[in-house]
Amino acid sequence: MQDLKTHITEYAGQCGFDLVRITGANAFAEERDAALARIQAGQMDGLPWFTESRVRRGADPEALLPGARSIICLGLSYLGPGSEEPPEPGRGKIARYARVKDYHRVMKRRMKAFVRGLEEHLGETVAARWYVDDGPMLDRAAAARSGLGWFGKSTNILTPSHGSWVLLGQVITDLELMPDAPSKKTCGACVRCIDDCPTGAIVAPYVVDNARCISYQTIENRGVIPVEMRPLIGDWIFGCDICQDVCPVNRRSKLPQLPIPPADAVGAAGEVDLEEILSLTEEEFRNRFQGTSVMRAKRVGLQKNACVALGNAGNRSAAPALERAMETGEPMVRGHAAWALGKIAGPKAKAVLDQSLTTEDDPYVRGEIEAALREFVL
Ligand code: B12
Ligand code: SF4
Ligand code: SF4
Repeated sequence: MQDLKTHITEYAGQCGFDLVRITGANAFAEERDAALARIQAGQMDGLPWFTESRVRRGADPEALLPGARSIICLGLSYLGPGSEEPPEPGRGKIARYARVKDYHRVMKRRMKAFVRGLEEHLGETVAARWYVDDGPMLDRAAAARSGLGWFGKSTNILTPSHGSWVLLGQVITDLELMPDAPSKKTCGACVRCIDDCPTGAIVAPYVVDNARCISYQTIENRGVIPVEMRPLIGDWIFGCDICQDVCPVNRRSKLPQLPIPPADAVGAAGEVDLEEILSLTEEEFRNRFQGTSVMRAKRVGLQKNACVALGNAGNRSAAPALERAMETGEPMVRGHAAWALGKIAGPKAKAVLDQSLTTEDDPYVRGEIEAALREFVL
Protein backbone atom coordinates (compact mmCIF):
# COMPACT_ATOMS: atom_id res chain seq x y z
CA MET A 1 0.00 0.00 0.00
CA GLN A 2 2.84 2.41 0.90
CA ASP A 3 4.75 1.53 -2.29
CA LEU A 4 1.75 2.39 -4.41
CA LYS A 5 1.26 5.64 -2.54
CA THR A 6 4.90 6.59 -3.09
CA HIS A 7 4.52 5.80 -6.78
CA ILE A 8 1.33 7.88 -6.99
CA THR A 9 2.99 10.87 -5.35
CA GLU A 10 6.01 10.73 -7.64
CA TYR A 11 3.96 10.05 -10.74
CA ALA A 12 1.53 12.93 -10.05
CA GLY A 13 4.58 15.21 -10.02
CA GLN A 14 5.73 13.78 -13.35
CA CYS A 15 2.26 14.45 -14.76
CA GLY A 16 2.69 18.12 -13.89
CA PHE A 17 0.96 18.53 -10.54
CA ASP A 18 2.64 20.59 -7.83
CA LEU A 19 0.85 19.00 -4.88
CA VAL A 20 -0.64 15.59 -4.19
CA ARG A 21 -2.26 14.19 -1.05
CA ILE A 22 -4.69 11.38 -0.28
CA THR A 23 -7.90 11.28 1.71
CA GLY A 24 -10.45 8.54 2.29
CA ALA A 25 -13.69 8.27 0.34
CA ASN A 26 -15.93 8.74 3.38
CA ALA A 27 -18.59 11.45 3.11
CA PHE A 28 -17.81 15.14 3.77
CA ALA A 29 -20.58 15.50 6.34
CA GLU A 30 -19.53 18.73 8.09
CA GLU A 31 -18.67 20.52 4.85
CA ARG A 32 -21.96 19.36 3.30
CA ASP A 33 -23.86 20.87 6.22
CA ALA A 34 -21.82 24.09 5.99
CA ALA A 35 -22.59 24.35 2.27
CA LEU A 36 -26.29 23.61 2.79
CA ALA A 37 -26.45 26.26 5.53
CA ARG A 38 -24.78 28.71 3.11
CA ILE A 39 -27.46 28.04 0.49
CA GLN A 40 -30.25 28.39 3.03
CA ALA A 41 -28.82 31.69 4.29
CA GLY A 42 -28.96 33.06 0.72
CA GLN A 43 -25.16 33.33 0.57
CA MET A 44 -24.94 31.30 -2.64
CA ASP A 45 -27.68 33.36 -4.33
CA GLY A 46 -27.01 34.06 -7.98
CA LEU A 47 -25.64 30.58 -8.69
CA PRO A 48 -28.79 28.63 -9.64
CA TRP A 49 -26.74 25.52 -10.42
CA PHE A 50 -25.33 25.35 -6.88
CA THR A 51 -28.28 23.35 -5.55
CA GLU A 52 -28.84 21.34 -2.37
CA SER A 53 -29.00 18.08 -4.34
CA ARG A 54 -25.69 18.88 -6.06
CA VAL A 55 -24.06 19.51 -2.67
CA ARG A 56 -25.44 16.25 -1.21
CA ARG A 57 -24.21 14.27 -4.19
CA GLY A 58 -20.83 15.98 -4.30
CA ALA A 59 -20.23 15.42 -0.58
CA ASP A 60 -20.67 11.67 -0.97
CA PRO A 61 -17.83 10.12 -3.05
CA GLU A 62 -19.66 6.75 -3.05
CA ALA A 63 -22.52 8.40 -4.95
CA LEU A 64 -20.03 9.59 -7.58
CA LEU A 65 -18.10 6.32 -7.88
CA PRO A 66 -19.69 3.21 -6.39
CA GLY A 67 -16.96 1.27 -4.58
CA ALA A 68 -14.85 4.42 -4.02
CA ARG A 69 -12.07 3.90 -1.45
CA SER A 70 -9.72 6.87 -1.80
CA ILE A 71 -9.51 10.37 -3.21
CA ILE A 72 -6.23 11.57 -4.71
CA CYS A 73 -6.22 15.35 -4.24
CA LEU A 74 -4.16 17.33 -6.71
CA GLY A 75 -3.02 20.93 -6.74
CA LEU A 76 -1.66 22.91 -9.66
CA SER A 77 -0.18 26.37 -9.19
CA TYR A 78 -1.10 29.11 -11.62
CA LEU A 79 1.21 31.74 -10.21
CA GLY A 80 2.99 33.61 -12.98
CA PRO A 81 5.51 36.40 -13.26
CA GLY A 82 2.89 39.19 -13.51
CA SER A 83 3.29 42.06 -11.06
CA GLU A 84 0.45 43.40 -8.98
CA GLU A 85 1.03 47.07 -9.70
CA PRO A 86 -2.14 49.09 -10.32
CA PRO A 87 -2.84 49.09 -14.08
CA GLU A 88 -2.28 52.10 -16.33
CA PRO A 89 -5.32 54.41 -16.66
CA GLY A 90 -7.79 53.03 -19.20
CA ARG A 91 -6.83 49.44 -18.50
CA GLY A 92 -8.74 46.77 -16.57
CA LYS A 93 -7.50 43.84 -14.51
CA ILE A 94 -8.02 40.12 -15.02
CA ALA A 95 -7.51 37.72 -12.11
CA ARG A 96 -4.37 35.63 -12.08
CA TYR A 97 -6.02 32.29 -12.74
CA ALA A 98 -7.28 33.60 -16.08
CA ARG A 99 -3.83 34.76 -17.20
CA VAL A 100 -3.11 31.15 -18.14
CA LYS A 101 -5.05 28.98 -20.59
CA ASP A 102 -8.34 27.49 -19.34
CA TYR A 103 -7.24 25.32 -16.42
CA HIS A 104 -10.20 22.95 -16.68
CA ARG A 105 -8.90 21.55 -19.95
CA VAL A 106 -5.26 21.42 -18.85
CA MET A 107 -5.96 19.77 -15.50
CA LYS A 108 -8.44 17.25 -16.89
CA ARG A 109 -5.96 16.29 -19.60
CA ARG A 110 -3.22 15.82 -16.98
CA MET A 111 -5.56 13.87 -14.68
CA LYS A 112 -6.59 11.54 -17.49
CA ALA A 113 -2.93 10.89 -18.35
CA PHE A 114 -2.23 10.32 -14.66
CA VAL A 115 -4.98 7.67 -14.35
CA ARG A 116 -3.95 5.94 -17.60
CA GLY A 117 -0.33 5.87 -16.39
CA LEU A 118 -1.42 4.34 -13.07
CA GLU A 119 -3.31 1.64 -14.94
CA GLU A 120 -0.20 0.88 -16.96
CA HIS A 121 1.89 0.70 -13.80
CA LEU A 122 -0.59 -1.64 -12.08
CA GLY A 123 -1.33 -3.66 -15.22
CA GLU A 124 -5.07 -3.43 -14.62
CA THR A 125 -8.01 -1.08 -15.05
CA VAL A 126 -8.53 1.37 -12.21
CA ALA A 127 -12.06 2.54 -11.42
CA ALA A 128 -11.70 6.31 -11.29
CA ARG A 129 -13.56 9.59 -11.81
CA TRP A 130 -11.83 12.94 -11.91
CA TYR A 131 -13.14 16.39 -11.16
CA VAL A 132 -11.92 19.94 -11.29
CA ASP A 133 -14.15 22.89 -10.45
CA ASP A 134 -17.17 22.17 -12.64
CA GLY A 135 -18.05 18.82 -11.01
CA PRO A 136 -20.31 18.47 -7.96
CA MET A 137 -17.47 17.80 -5.53
CA LEU A 138 -16.57 20.36 -2.87
CA ASP A 139 -13.00 20.70 -4.14
CA ARG A 140 -11.75 22.67 -1.16
CA ALA A 141 -13.25 20.27 1.38
CA ALA A 142 -11.33 17.36 -0.17
CA ALA A 143 -8.10 19.38 -0.31
CA ALA A 144 -8.45 20.38 3.35
CA ARG A 145 -9.16 16.87 4.61
CA SER A 146 -6.21 15.47 2.68
CA GLY A 147 -3.86 18.03 4.23
CA LEU A 148 -3.02 19.52 0.83
CA GLY A 149 -3.73 22.85 2.47
CA TRP A 150 -5.97 24.46 5.06
CA PHE A 151 -9.07 26.63 4.87
CA GLY A 152 -8.10 30.30 5.04
CA LYS A 153 -10.60 32.77 6.43
CA SER A 154 -11.09 33.99 2.85
CA THR A 155 -12.35 30.41 2.19
CA ASN A 156 -9.38 29.85 -0.14
CA ILE A 157 -7.25 26.78 0.50
CA LEU A 158 -3.78 27.90 1.59
CA THR A 159 -0.79 25.64 1.02
CA PRO A 160 2.57 26.02 2.77
CA SER A 161 4.58 25.85 -0.47
CA HIS A 162 2.40 27.48 -3.16
CA GLY A 163 0.11 29.68 -1.08
CA SER A 164 -3.48 29.88 -2.28
CA TRP A 165 -2.43 30.17 -5.95
CA VAL A 166 -3.42 26.55 -6.59
CA LEU A 167 -6.24 25.04 -8.55
CA LEU A 168 -7.74 21.93 -7.04
CA GLY A 169 -8.72 18.62 -8.59
CA GLN A 170 -9.55 15.14 -7.34
CA VAL A 171 -9.34 11.60 -8.65
CA ILE A 172 -11.83 9.38 -6.84
CA THR A 173 -10.73 5.77 -7.11
CA ASP A 174 -11.42 2.28 -5.83
CA LEU A 175 -7.72 1.90 -4.90
CA GLU A 176 -7.13 1.43 -1.18
CA LEU A 177 -4.54 4.06 -0.22
CA MET A 178 -3.25 5.26 3.13
CA PRO A 179 -4.95 8.63 3.86
CA ASP A 180 -2.83 11.67 4.79
CA ALA A 181 -3.66 13.73 7.86
CA PRO A 182 -5.26 17.18 7.59
CA SER A 183 -2.92 20.12 8.17
CA LYS A 184 -2.71 21.55 11.67
CA LYS A 185 -1.96 25.03 10.32
CA THR A 186 -4.51 27.83 10.66
CA CYS A 187 -4.68 31.56 9.88
CA GLY A 188 -4.13 32.33 13.55
CA ALA A 189 -5.17 35.86 14.49
CA CYS A 190 -4.78 37.27 10.95
CA VAL A 191 -7.85 38.96 9.42
CA ARG A 192 -6.19 40.83 6.52
CA CYS A 193 -8.46 39.39 3.84
CA ILE A 194 -11.59 40.25 5.79
CA ASP A 195 -10.42 43.82 6.39
CA ASP A 196 -9.18 44.42 2.84
CA CYS A 197 -12.02 42.88 0.82
CA PRO A 198 -13.44 46.03 -0.80
CA THR A 199 -17.03 44.80 -0.81
CA GLY A 200 -17.18 43.19 2.63
CA ALA A 201 -17.91 39.87 0.92
CA ILE A 202 -16.14 37.83 3.61
CA VAL A 203 -19.01 38.33 6.03
CA ALA A 204 -17.42 36.14 8.71
CA PRO A 205 -14.29 33.98 8.85
CA TYR A 206 -14.72 31.11 6.33
CA VAL A 207 -17.92 32.62 4.88
CA VAL A 208 -18.10 34.44 1.52
CA ASP A 209 -21.42 35.95 0.49
CA ASN A 210 -21.42 35.10 -3.20
CA ALA A 211 -23.41 38.11 -4.44
CA ARG A 212 -21.06 40.53 -2.69
CA CYS A 213 -17.94 38.99 -4.22
CA ILE A 214 -16.38 40.84 -7.18
CA SER A 215 -15.49 37.47 -8.64
CA TYR A 216 -19.19 36.56 -8.86
CA GLN A 217 -20.23 39.96 -10.18
CA THR A 218 -17.63 40.05 -12.94
CA ILE A 219 -17.75 36.39 -14.02
CA GLU A 220 -21.04 34.75 -13.17
CA ASN A 221 -23.66 37.52 -12.96
CA ARG A 222 -25.53 37.57 -16.27
CA GLY A 223 -27.74 40.48 -15.19
CA VAL A 224 -27.35 44.00 -13.86
CA ILE A 225 -24.44 44.68 -11.49
CA PRO A 226 -26.03 46.27 -8.41
CA VAL A 227 -25.45 50.04 -8.52
CA GLU A 228 -24.03 50.16 -4.99
CA MET A 229 -21.42 47.53 -5.90
CA ARG A 230 -20.12 49.19 -9.05
CA PRO A 231 -17.74 51.73 -7.42
CA LEU A 232 -16.32 48.97 -5.21
CA ILE A 233 -15.33 46.83 -8.18
CA GLY A 234 -12.60 49.31 -9.16
CA ASP A 235 -10.66 48.16 -12.20
CA TRP A 236 -11.40 44.41 -11.96
CA ILE A 237 -13.08 43.19 -15.13
CA PHE A 238 -12.74 39.43 -14.62
CA GLY A 239 -12.43 37.91 -11.15
CA CYS A 240 -10.68 39.44 -8.16
CA ASP A 241 -7.44 38.55 -6.34
CA ILE A 242 -7.46 41.04 -3.49
CA CYS A 243 -8.03 38.54 -0.67
CA GLN A 244 -5.11 36.51 -2.05
CA ASP A 245 -2.80 39.43 -2.83
CA VAL A 246 -3.00 40.66 0.77
CA CYS A 247 -2.61 37.22 2.34
CA PRO A 248 0.74 36.90 4.18
CA VAL A 249 0.87 33.16 3.41
CA ASN A 250 1.18 34.06 -0.27
CA ARG A 251 4.30 36.16 0.13
CA ARG A 252 6.81 33.46 -0.71
CA SER A 253 4.81 31.13 -2.94
CA LYS A 254 6.72 28.78 -5.20
CA LEU A 255 6.14 28.92 -8.95
CA PRO A 256 4.63 25.88 -10.74
CA GLN A 257 7.04 23.18 -11.92
CA LEU A 258 5.15 22.65 -15.20
CA PRO A 259 3.16 25.87 -15.72
CA ILE A 260 -0.15 26.01 -17.55
CA PRO A 261 0.67 27.78 -20.86
CA PRO A 262 0.04 31.54 -20.67
CA ALA A 263 -3.12 33.07 -22.11
CA ASP A 264 -1.52 35.46 -24.60
CA ALA A 265 -4.80 37.32 -25.08
CA VAL A 266 -4.68 38.35 -21.43
CA GLY A 267 -0.94 38.73 -20.82
CA ALA A 268 1.19 38.03 -17.75
CA ALA A 269 0.15 41.27 -16.02
CA GLY A 270 -3.56 40.60 -16.64
CA GLU A 271 -4.14 44.11 -17.96
CA VAL A 272 -6.32 44.81 -20.96
CA ASP A 273 -7.34 47.97 -22.77
CA LEU A 274 -10.91 48.76 -21.73
CA GLU A 275 -11.91 50.69 -24.85
CA GLU A 276 -10.60 47.87 -27.00
CA ILE A 277 -12.70 45.35 -25.03
CA LEU A 278 -15.74 47.55 -25.51
CA SER A 279 -15.29 47.56 -29.28
CA LEU A 280 -15.00 43.77 -29.78
CA THR A 281 -17.51 42.04 -32.03
CA GLU A 282 -18.67 38.54 -31.07
CA GLU A 283 -16.26 37.04 -33.57
CA GLU A 284 -13.33 39.15 -32.41
CA PHE A 285 -14.10 38.25 -28.80
CA ARG A 286 -14.06 34.54 -29.64
CA ASN A 287 -10.90 34.76 -31.70
CA ARG A 288 -9.13 36.58 -28.91
CA PHE A 289 -10.29 34.69 -25.80
CA GLN A 290 -11.05 31.15 -27.10
CA GLY A 291 -9.33 28.60 -24.82
CA THR A 292 -9.11 31.00 -21.86
CA SER A 293 -11.26 31.22 -18.72
CA VAL A 294 -12.42 34.68 -19.82
CA MET A 295 -14.92 32.99 -22.16
CA ARG A 296 -16.99 32.20 -19.05
CA ALA A 297 -18.04 35.85 -18.71
CA LYS A 298 -19.12 35.98 -22.37
CA ARG A 299 -18.62 39.09 -24.48
CA VAL A 300 -21.59 40.98 -23.07
CA GLY A 301 -20.44 40.30 -19.50
CA LEU A 302 -16.88 41.45 -20.19
CA GLN A 303 -18.09 44.60 -21.94
CA LYS A 304 -20.49 45.37 -19.09
CA ASN A 305 -17.53 45.05 -16.69
CA ALA A 306 -15.37 47.25 -18.93
CA CYS A 307 -18.04 49.98 -18.70
CA VAL A 308 -17.99 49.79 -14.89
CA ALA A 309 -14.17 50.00 -14.84
CA LEU A 310 -14.23 52.99 -17.23
CA GLY A 311 -16.80 54.70 -15.00
CA ASN A 312 -14.61 54.05 -11.96
CA ALA A 313 -11.52 55.40 -13.75
CA GLY A 314 -13.51 58.61 -14.39
CA ASN A 315 -11.49 59.55 -17.46
CA ARG A 316 -13.47 61.83 -19.79
CA SER A 317 -11.53 60.68 -22.83
CA ALA A 318 -13.56 57.43 -22.64
CA ALA A 319 -16.78 59.26 -23.68
CA PRO A 320 -16.55 58.46 -27.44
CA ALA A 321 -15.99 54.73 -26.74
CA LEU A 322 -18.96 54.71 -24.37
CA GLU A 323 -21.00 56.58 -26.98
CA ARG A 324 -20.31 53.82 -29.51
CA ALA A 325 -21.36 51.26 -26.89
CA MET A 326 -24.63 53.20 -26.39
CA GLU A 327 -25.24 52.98 -30.14
CA THR A 328 -24.25 49.40 -30.86
CA GLY A 329 -24.09 47.41 -27.60
CA GLU A 330 -26.65 44.98 -26.17
CA PRO A 331 -29.09 46.41 -23.55
CA MET A 332 -26.91 45.13 -20.68
CA VAL A 333 -23.87 46.92 -22.14
CA ARG A 334 -25.85 50.11 -22.92
CA GLY A 335 -27.17 50.24 -19.36
CA HIS A 336 -23.72 49.99 -17.78
CA ALA A 337 -22.27 52.40 -20.37
CA ALA A 338 -24.91 54.95 -19.33
CA TRP A 339 -23.84 54.56 -15.70
CA ALA A 340 -20.21 55.07 -16.70
CA LEU A 341 -21.07 58.24 -18.66
CA GLY A 342 -22.78 59.58 -15.53
CA LYS A 343 -19.62 58.89 -13.54
CA ILE A 344 -17.11 60.41 -15.96
CA ALA A 345 -19.37 63.49 -16.35
CA GLY A 346 -18.41 66.42 -18.62
CA PRO A 347 -20.37 68.03 -21.50
CA LYS A 348 -19.68 65.22 -24.00
CA ALA A 349 -21.00 62.55 -21.60
CA LYS A 350 -24.13 64.60 -20.92
CA ALA A 351 -24.75 65.16 -24.65
CA VAL A 352 -24.47 61.39 -25.32
CA LEU A 353 -26.92 60.61 -22.53
CA ASP A 354 -29.41 63.28 -23.70
CA GLN A 355 -29.23 61.96 -27.25
CA SER A 356 -29.58 58.33 -26.14
CA LEU A 357 -32.74 59.14 -24.21
CA THR A 358 -34.41 60.30 -27.42
CA THR A 359 -33.82 56.97 -29.20
CA GLU A 360 -33.61 54.32 -26.44
CA ASP A 361 -36.69 52.12 -26.05
CA ASP A 362 -35.48 49.46 -23.62
CA PRO A 363 -37.06 50.27 -20.22
CA TYR A 364 -34.03 49.00 -18.23
CA VAL A 365 -31.58 51.10 -20.27
CA ARG A 366 -33.85 54.17 -20.06
CA GLY A 367 -33.83 53.79 -16.27
CA GLU A 368 -30.01 53.74 -16.27
CA ILE A 369 -29.83 56.82 -18.55
CA GLU A 370 -32.26 58.75 -16.36
CA ALA A 371 -30.31 57.82 -13.22
CA ALA A 372 -27.05 58.86 -14.92
CA LEU A 373 -28.52 62.20 -15.96
CA ARG A 374 -29.53 62.86 -12.36
CA GLU A 375 -25.77 62.80 -11.53
CA PHE A 376 -25.44 66.05 -13.53
CA VAL A 377 -27.98 68.02 -11.50
CA LEU A 378 -26.52 67.04 -8.12
C1 B12 B 1 -19.03 28.62 -6.35
C2 B12 B 1 -17.57 28.93 -6.47
C3 B12 B 1 -17.18 30.27 -6.42
C4 B12 B 1 -18.17 31.39 -6.07
C5 B12 B 1 -18.46 31.34 -4.55
C6 B12 B 1 -17.19 31.32 -3.70
C7 B12 B 1 -17.32 30.58 -2.37
N1 B12 B 1 -16.53 30.98 -1.41
O1 B12 B 1 -18.10 29.66 -2.24
C8 B12 B 1 -17.39 32.65 -6.56
C9 B12 B 1 -17.82 32.95 -8.01
C10 B12 B 1 -17.58 33.92 -5.75
C11 B12 B 1 -15.97 32.13 -6.57
C12 B12 B 1 -14.87 32.96 -6.47
C13 B12 B 1 -13.56 32.51 -6.47
N2 B12 B 1 -13.15 31.26 -6.76
CO1 B12 B 1 -14.37 29.74 -6.90
N3 B12 B 1 -15.36 28.14 -6.88
C14 B12 B 1 -16.62 27.91 -6.64
C15 B12 B 1 -16.89 26.38 -6.65
C16 B12 B 1 -17.53 25.99 -7.99
C17 B12 B 1 -17.75 25.89 -5.48
C18 B12 B 1 -17.32 26.47 -4.13
C19 B12 B 1 -18.21 26.01 -3.03
O2 B12 B 1 -18.44 24.83 -2.87
N4 B12 B 1 -18.78 26.96 -2.28
C20 B12 B 1 -19.67 26.63 -1.18
C21 B12 B 1 -19.08 27.07 0.11
C22 B12 B 1 -20.01 26.59 1.22
O3 B12 B 1 -17.80 26.47 0.21
P1 B12 B 1 -16.54 27.23 0.85
O4 B12 B 1 -16.67 28.68 0.61
O5 B12 B 1 -15.31 26.54 0.37
O6 B12 B 1 -16.83 26.98 2.38
C23 B12 B 1 -16.26 25.93 3.16
C24 B12 B 1 -15.56 26.53 4.34
O7 B12 B 1 -16.27 27.67 4.75
C25 B12 B 1 -15.67 25.38 5.36
N5 B12 B 1 -15.96 25.89 6.68
C26 B12 B 1 -17.14 26.29 7.18
N6 B12 B 1 -17.00 26.68 8.44
C27 B12 B 1 -15.70 26.53 8.79
C28 B12 B 1 -15.05 26.77 9.97
C29 B12 B 1 -13.68 26.50 10.05
C30 B12 B 1 -12.99 26.77 11.33
C31 B12 B 1 -12.99 25.99 8.91
C32 B12 B 1 -11.52 25.70 8.98
C33 B12 B 1 -13.66 25.75 7.72
C34 B12 B 1 -15.02 26.02 7.67
O8 B12 B 1 -16.77 24.54 4.94
C35 B12 B 1 -17.36 25.05 3.76
C36 B12 B 1 -17.78 23.89 2.88
O9 B12 B 1 -16.68 23.12 2.44
C37 B12 B 1 -15.43 25.81 -6.50
C38 B12 B 1 -15.15 24.50 -7.26
C39 B12 B 1 -15.76 23.30 -6.56
N7 B12 B 1 -16.41 22.45 -7.31
O10 B12 B 1 -15.62 23.14 -5.35
C40 B12 B 1 -14.53 26.97 -7.04
C41 B12 B 1 -13.22 27.23 -6.31
C42 B12 B 1 -13.52 27.26 -4.84
N8 B12 B 1 -12.88 28.59 -6.76
C43 B12 B 1 -11.63 28.81 -6.90
C44 B12 B 1 -11.05 30.07 -7.19
C45 B12 B 1 -9.61 30.08 -7.66
C46 B12 B 1 -11.81 31.24 -7.00
C47 B12 B 1 -11.28 32.69 -7.00
C48 B12 B 1 -9.91 32.87 -6.35
C49 B12 B 1 -11.26 33.20 -8.47
C50 B12 B 1 -10.89 34.67 -8.65
N9 B12 B 1 -9.61 35.02 -8.59
O11 B12 B 1 -11.75 35.49 -8.89
C51 B12 B 1 -12.40 33.42 -6.20
C52 B12 B 1 -12.11 33.44 -4.69
C53 B12 B 1 -13.21 34.10 -3.89
C54 B12 B 1 -13.25 33.57 -2.46
N10 B12 B 1 -12.74 34.34 -1.51
O12 B12 B 1 -13.73 32.47 -2.25
C55 B12 B 1 -10.80 27.56 -6.59
C56 B12 B 1 -10.17 27.75 -5.19
C57 B12 B 1 -8.76 27.22 -5.06
C58 B12 B 1 -8.27 27.40 -3.64
N11 B12 B 1 -6.94 27.43 -3.52
O13 B12 B 1 -9.00 27.49 -2.70
C59 B12 B 1 -11.92 26.43 -6.66
C60 B12 B 1 -11.71 25.27 -5.70
C61 B12 B 1 -11.91 25.91 -8.12
C62 B12 B 1 -10.79 24.88 -8.33
N12 B12 B 1 -11.13 23.63 -8.55
O14 B12 B 1 -9.62 25.19 -8.26
N13 B12 B 1 -15.93 30.78 -6.61
S1 SF4 C 1 -12.36 37.75 -4.38
FE1 SF4 C 1 -12.35 39.99 -3.97
S2 SF4 C 1 -14.49 40.51 -3.52
FE2 SF4 C 1 -14.33 38.26 -3.40
S3 SF4 C 1 -13.93 37.83 -1.23
FE3 SF4 C 1 -11.90 38.03 -2.19
S4 SF4 C 1 -11.37 40.22 -1.97
FE4 SF4 C 1 -13.54 40.03 -1.57
S1 SF4 D 1 -5.22 36.97 4.82
FE1 SF4 D 1 -4.86 36.11 6.85
S2 SF4 D 1 -6.91 35.43 7.51
FE2 SF4 D 1 -7.02 35.74 5.31
S3 SF4 D 1 -6.60 33.73 4.44
FE3 SF4 D 1 -4.62 34.81 4.53
S4 SF4 D 1 -3.73 34.21 6.52
FE4 SF4 D 1 -5.91 33.66 6.57
